[in-house]
Amino acid sequence: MSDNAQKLYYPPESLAKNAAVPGMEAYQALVKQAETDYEGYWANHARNLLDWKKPFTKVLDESNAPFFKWFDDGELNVSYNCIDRQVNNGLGDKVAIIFEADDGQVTKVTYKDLLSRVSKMANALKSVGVAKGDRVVIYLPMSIEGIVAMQACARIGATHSVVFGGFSAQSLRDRIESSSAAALITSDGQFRGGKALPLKPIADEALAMGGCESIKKVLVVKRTGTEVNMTAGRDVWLNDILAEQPETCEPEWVGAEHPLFLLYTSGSTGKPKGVQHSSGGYLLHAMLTMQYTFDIKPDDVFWCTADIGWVTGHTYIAYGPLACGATQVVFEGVPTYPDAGRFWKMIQNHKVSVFYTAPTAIRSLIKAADANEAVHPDRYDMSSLRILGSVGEPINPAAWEWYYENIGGSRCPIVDTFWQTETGGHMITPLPGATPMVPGSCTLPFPGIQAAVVDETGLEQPWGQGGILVVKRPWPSMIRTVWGDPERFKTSYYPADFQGKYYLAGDGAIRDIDTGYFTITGRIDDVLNVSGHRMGTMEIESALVAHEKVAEAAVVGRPDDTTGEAIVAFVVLKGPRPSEADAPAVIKELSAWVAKEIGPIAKPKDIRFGENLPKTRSGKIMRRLLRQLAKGEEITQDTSTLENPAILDQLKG
Ligand code: 6R9
Repeated sequence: MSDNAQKLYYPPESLAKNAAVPGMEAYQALVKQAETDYEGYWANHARNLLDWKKPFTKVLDESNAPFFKWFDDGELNVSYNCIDRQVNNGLGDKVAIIFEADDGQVTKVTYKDLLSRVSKMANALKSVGVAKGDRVVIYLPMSIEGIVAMQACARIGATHSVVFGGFSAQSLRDRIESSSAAALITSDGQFRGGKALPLKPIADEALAMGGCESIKKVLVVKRTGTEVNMTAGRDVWLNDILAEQPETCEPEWVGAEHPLFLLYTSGSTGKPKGVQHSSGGYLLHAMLTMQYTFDIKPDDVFWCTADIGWVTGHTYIAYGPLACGATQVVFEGVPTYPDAGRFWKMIQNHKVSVFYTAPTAIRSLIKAADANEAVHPDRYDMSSLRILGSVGEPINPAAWEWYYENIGGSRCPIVDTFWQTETGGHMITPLPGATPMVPGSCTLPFPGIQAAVVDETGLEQPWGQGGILVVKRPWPSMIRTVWGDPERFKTSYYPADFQGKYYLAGDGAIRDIDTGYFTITGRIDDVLNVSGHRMGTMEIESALVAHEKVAEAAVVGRPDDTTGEAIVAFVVLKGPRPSEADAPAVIKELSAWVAKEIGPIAKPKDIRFGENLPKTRSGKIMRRLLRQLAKGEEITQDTSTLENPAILDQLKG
């Protein structure tokens, strides 16, 4: 053991005994199985976990690498696997969804109800001309309808593309154009924190921008009751057409590789990428991770607090829990309304047993609990909890320990799940009945996932030495391509640096010298992680320079206690640098502009003005310097190559 060996937290024996993976020997046995017969390992799971209309005979097809195919000649339907088979197996009356609205109202949906709601929605989509292979953009709040809409697309073989309800008209327009979607499903508005916020008006604005001509129908859910414009011939109230639909809808059987969904995510360059996922391989990993990582059992009440606009809300709300026949909580609101005890109260009220949230939420709730004893978790009965999860960004050890002690009562393992939009499901994570945990480490690869840390040439690094995180073999739930841009898929994820052999995650990692545990050290590209949301610095820069007053902009991240990273923008205006008195108004204007161009999540926390940006004599922006300035660090490095060292003072902030 090295001197800095960390304290290990062990899974409680009672949990380990009955867990799907009951201990490290069981984990190692699975890893071994996958190593000795990689295809056999995945094929077995695929046969055991999924219901196939037509069984597959091929497992992995690598003939057109890196465009890998899994279970290609098999046929299935994802919605059938999530809903019909539960009903067929006697779970019709089991509660699938406990929906809690922003105002606290609770609605329960059984699997039988869900089947009829999804079938009606599927029929409604067909009635307005949506067919297998079409794309459908879903711009909805957290709602039963959101999940039903996703499932309905899957049922008829349409490919959904969910756009987070916090995104702007511009972002929505870009995603509609890129996917050339046939229909848009939205709502009049959404409730968040006691306020009714608009959605349909934003959708109208997006559709009016041009580039959205592919959209033939807009289906509108009534949620807030706010009055909205309805364009005749194009816009339809969903409630009206749902009422006319038959309650059954034969699932459309599709090939395993049929695209289940696109989800746009930020990269280091250009516009967001449409990550394309498959049907069979994706659902397999959604289910397997529900079983191994969350140890989901028939009596569990699962709650993932993500939004369906992100991948976590796809895999661990819309698909994984349903495919396992679980009962899950779905929450419309925000963790701080009516007060910061909301999550704990909901855990108590719904007897949640598996709780999955993001470090940024935990950190802000720690602050709130410290400030106000009335919302401290010790005021609530959370004895129903048995497993906790974390996702979206690294969890700092202090937040991990607070989560462990105050929420989990020092008895619930925390699964710190590392994964990405592109990976479809968990990649590196503790298993709750097996893996001894270390706060801040996502520990070991999920059985069957061959993760490694390499140098720039692809050479595996010794433990204790940091490097680049890669995955050495294709896995069933991986991204299939970037929608409409296969070349970008190749260069982003299978770069020539590794001879196209390894999947490049885009994160740095280091393995512990004693345990081999992985710790993610952060993105190695120009992607920021703000409150667990991925943002490309380029995207924010493009938004800023699109403003009429801005000549140039550079965006960097700086560590932030609550949001993980915060956005700092360095801006050069076309006119003179604003005086101290004028700056606040310009900052406000630019912030509002970014919110409008991308969405409020992309607003810079700090905007600073200079007459120029620090550049080398060849004109390159020195981002490393900007990162130091953003953090408020003294510039110690040699700035003699700078063309204009004086402007550093202006940008100090
Ligand atoms: C699921 C999701 C992916 C990026 C990823 C990494 C960061 C996610 C993490 C984590 C450390 C964890 N990330 N989980 N970093 N520990 N447990 O978040 O997908 O939105 O695509 O973000 O998030 O940097 O590359 P996505």
